[in-house]
Order: sequence, then C-alpha cells, then structure tokens
Amino acid sequence: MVGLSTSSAGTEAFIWDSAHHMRPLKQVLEQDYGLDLTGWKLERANAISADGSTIVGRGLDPQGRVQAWRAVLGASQATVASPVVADDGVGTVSTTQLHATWTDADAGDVVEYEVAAGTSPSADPGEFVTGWTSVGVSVETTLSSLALTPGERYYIYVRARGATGPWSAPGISDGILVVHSAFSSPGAAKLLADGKAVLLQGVVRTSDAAQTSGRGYVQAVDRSSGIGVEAMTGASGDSVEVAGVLATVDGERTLSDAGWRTLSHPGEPRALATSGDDLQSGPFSYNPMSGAGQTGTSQGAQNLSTVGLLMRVFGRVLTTAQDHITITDGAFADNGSVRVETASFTAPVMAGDFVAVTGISGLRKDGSDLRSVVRARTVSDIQVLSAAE
Ligand SMILES: [Ca+2]
Repeated sequence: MVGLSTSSAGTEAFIWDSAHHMRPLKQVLEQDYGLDLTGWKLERANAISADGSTIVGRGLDPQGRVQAWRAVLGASQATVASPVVADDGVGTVSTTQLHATWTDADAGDVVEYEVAAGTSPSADPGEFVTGWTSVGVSVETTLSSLALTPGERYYIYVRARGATGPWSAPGISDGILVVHSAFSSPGAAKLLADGKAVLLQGVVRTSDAAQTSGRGYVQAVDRSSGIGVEAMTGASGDSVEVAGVLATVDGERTLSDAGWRTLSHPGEPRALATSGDDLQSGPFSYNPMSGAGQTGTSQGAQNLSTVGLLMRVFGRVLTTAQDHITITDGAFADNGSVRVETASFTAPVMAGDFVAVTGISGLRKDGSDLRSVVRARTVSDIQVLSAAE
C-alpha cells in the first residue's frame, strides 16, 4: 500500500507493508533498493501495481522541478551479504587516512563495493565524514585526504552489490580511535593532559576490570609504569594494544572511552616487591591545572610513583572484610597500614596472619585524602606465609 503523509517537512510518499508498517518511500528505495535519490523529494505515491513491483507518483527532482516518477522494484532482486570489515586496530596517529580490509561470503557474486567512513558505530549517514566511494571489486582500501579529529573514533563502512541486486546493508568495522600520540610506556602517556587521546603499544595487561575497581590495568614491559583502562577485560599476561582518552578517576590517571586488542600472551610480568613505606606514591610530573602527570598520596612525600604497577607487599593482617583487608608491616606511612581490596573474592585470612599480597598499586579517596590501595585480583594473590598463632 502506498500514499502520502503530511508532516512538518511537508507531504511525503510512504509505503506500507505488513512486515515494516509505514515507512517513507524514499528511505526504502535508498536503503532497501540501493537507488541514489539525493536531492529528490517524493511528494506522493499515487498507485502500486498488484504484484508490488511498480510504484508511480509525483515529486520534485534535484532542480526543484515537478516530475512524475515510476519506481520499478524488481521483486526478484537478490541482496548480497554485508562484507565483514576490519580497520587497522584500536588507534591511529594519522588524521588524514583510514585503511580497511574486508571479507565477503558472497564475494563471487559481487560486482562492486562502495566504502564510506564516519563516527557512528551504526553507520548513521548523518555522521559520515565521506560519501560512498566505489572501489570496484577490491577488498581493501585507504581513504585519504580526510580531516580526522583526535579523540574521535571512526568506523569504516563497506557495502556490496551483485549484478542485479540492491546494495547490501553496510558492513561496519569495530572502530579506530584517532589519537594525539602513541607510546610504549604508560608513564610517557601520563605526561599528557586529561582529554588527550593516546595509543599504547607493546604493553602487558595485569588485570581485568572485574577484578580491580572497574578498570583493567596495563604496564610497560620493563615495569617502569602502569595505568588503568576503563572497563578493559581480558587475561593478565596478554600483550595488548590500547587506545583511549586520558582522564583522572579518584586521583588515578586512567584511559577512558578505551578500545583494546590482544596480540599475544608472553605471560605476567613479575610483581615489584616493596616495603609498605615505599608503596606510598609521590607525585610524578604532576600538573594540577591540566591533570598531566600523576598525583601522589597525601603521605607520599617524594617517593617513586607506583600507581598502576603490579606490586608485592608483605604484612600482618589487621582487619578483614568481605571486599578488603588491611595489613601492616610496621612501616606503612598511611596510618600504619594499607588497604588491600579484594573486589572479586573474599580473602581467606584472619587477623594476625602474616601475608604476601600481589596486586595493582593505586589510589583511593578517604575524605579529602588520597591513600594507597593494593587491588588484589584473585585469591592466589593473597599468600599466607605464617598463620596467626
Ligand atoms: Ca578497530
């Protein structure tokens, strides 16, 4: 069934079928049948043939002239599958180029691919940064001469058509963040201000977000620095690539809006052992105006910053709770003890046990103070060396 409907945009031809109900005819012809109706205004549809294949009506052409039109839909047109599109990973420093490859189950039937890019993960045409561009039957392309914005994530869309059929629904890449800079050291990335987008390459994952306060952690292979990555999941010991936007959460520099991919599994770095006193981080190139660097704990003085690093500390258990314990070695500057968070398990220890604790060194807010915290990941991170008498 076809007709015209009136809205704030004027009158518009519509089409109705039992599966989709009422839809604007122009949208259906463009999206389902691959017609390019840029500039056309389909004011009304007057009639549809009994088999649903031909629609006639009246509208305005791109020059604004009134035209009678006839759309032949060809009920037998076959749609090919959407290509499966891969961009170049999680982040790129290029602000002018995007590269993608794709695979296609219907490749043998495809006579043409078109490529576009935009900031919408659902290929919303309102957020395109390029128009559709034909690449023939190539299964790879580099879009160039773009003006990409660091901090934005871009998606590459590829659609296919067979000899007679309409365009497929677009295949969409999983996105790539355009970054200001790329680093192999989280410490170097931390020197940038909040809001800057960075790519970390060749870093190793040390925790999964479910284990450590909603942030997974990565650190440099040489154990010189680490950083939290919002919502990052995956195994400790994986070599990963991470792209995200620098932010500060409860005093800790963090990558927000992050994407990551796992490259290999070299295994977990050895935890750095320290006394309770030295666990208290001092500031690292900290600029409170821009957020650059890393603030220290309220008791950290001029110590090395351990925030974000996999550490190992020793002490006697003072208190126990479902999601944390406190331990002391007599040297902790922070009220004589440090909190060990056990977000994903309850530590099987009791007051008086002497324990070794492995976990991510971080900061927690205690009123207006920032204090040290060690975030243990699994029950095996808590080792009882000597049980309470
Ligand atoms: Ca990607």
